[in-house]
Amino acid sequence: MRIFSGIQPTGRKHLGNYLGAIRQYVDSQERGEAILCIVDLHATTVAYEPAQLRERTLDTAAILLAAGLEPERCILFRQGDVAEHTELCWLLCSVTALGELNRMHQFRDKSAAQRELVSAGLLFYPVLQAADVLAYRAHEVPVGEDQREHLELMRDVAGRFNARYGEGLLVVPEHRIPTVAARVRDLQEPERKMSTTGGSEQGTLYVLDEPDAIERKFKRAVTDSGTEIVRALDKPGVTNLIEIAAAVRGVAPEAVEAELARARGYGDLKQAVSHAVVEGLAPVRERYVQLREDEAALEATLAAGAERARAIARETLADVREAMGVGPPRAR
Ligand code: AQP
Repeated sequence: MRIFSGIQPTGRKHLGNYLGAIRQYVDSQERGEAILCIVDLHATTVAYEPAQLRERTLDTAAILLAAGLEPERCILFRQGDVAEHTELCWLLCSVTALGELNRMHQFRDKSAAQRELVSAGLLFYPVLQAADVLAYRAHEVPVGEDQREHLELMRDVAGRFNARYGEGLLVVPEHRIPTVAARVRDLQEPERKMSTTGGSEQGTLYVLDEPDAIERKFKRAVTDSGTEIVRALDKPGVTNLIEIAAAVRGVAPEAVEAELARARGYGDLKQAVSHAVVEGLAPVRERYVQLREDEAALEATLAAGAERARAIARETLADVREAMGVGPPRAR
């Protein structure tokens, strides 16, 4: 099975990215042929600082490696190094409905937040995302819950492409969304997801936060009325903390609830989740510091990954161009 996913090199990676996506990437190395991409081109769809983009890309590469990606067991590369992604994006536009792009929640939320320019890139974000995955004919895409809508669009685009240009040309991928912590919530506003662009410093827990910052953020986390430590629809704050503790430790949320059944209140829950997260992230932070220092090694890893990725994507693009009648006929 081939597994593909991408992550933006925007900002600092947070606990939502880690539990919803990065940990799944690491597991995918056990389950199949894992291809992971740092999507720098996607990061240019909103206002950004060009001088920071390469830095952020290396930060993200170092976090992924620190979390457990091994270049010998996966393909890790930078999107902008493999031009096939942008070419396929354009070709997929022929079977993408403008109305569908307009309806995407991410586009609606992010376009409303742009102060100067709502770029066409923001609208076409899901088409480039579809191209990322379809270029590798991946079977599965590990993502957090917030990407479900884009994955549905991608499946529609792939199905429409095959119906128009030839059955079996592209693989229609399945999403893989974790059962626990698929949508980690902001610690200060648990009604919304933890997010790179939308949240506050206090509400966002970063993978590289020091233990005292982690403890402080959990101590101040917003909880709900009542005292019972159980997951419930009217307890988004408590539910979030239980799910985080369970996901970080790799146990069921029911186990966390059972352990805390005799707790004195939410203070005990906050202490338990804080302890679990400090323990869980410490090895990642330590490895990150070592890996991030060696920029040449990080660049070399990404370049080697891009070469392997290109070899796969090139084949797909040759089939797609042939089927679409683009360019000269394929040499036999
Ligand atoms: N809160 C979350 N809970 C679970 N999974 C999450 N993901 C993002 N937020 C949560 C998953 O992380 C992966 C990478 O997302 P990205 O490439 O969009 O990176 P980002 O821009 O840093 O993530 P954000 O926080 O989602 O940015 P905003 O909110 O600014 O758009 C994806 O698989 C995503 O599902």
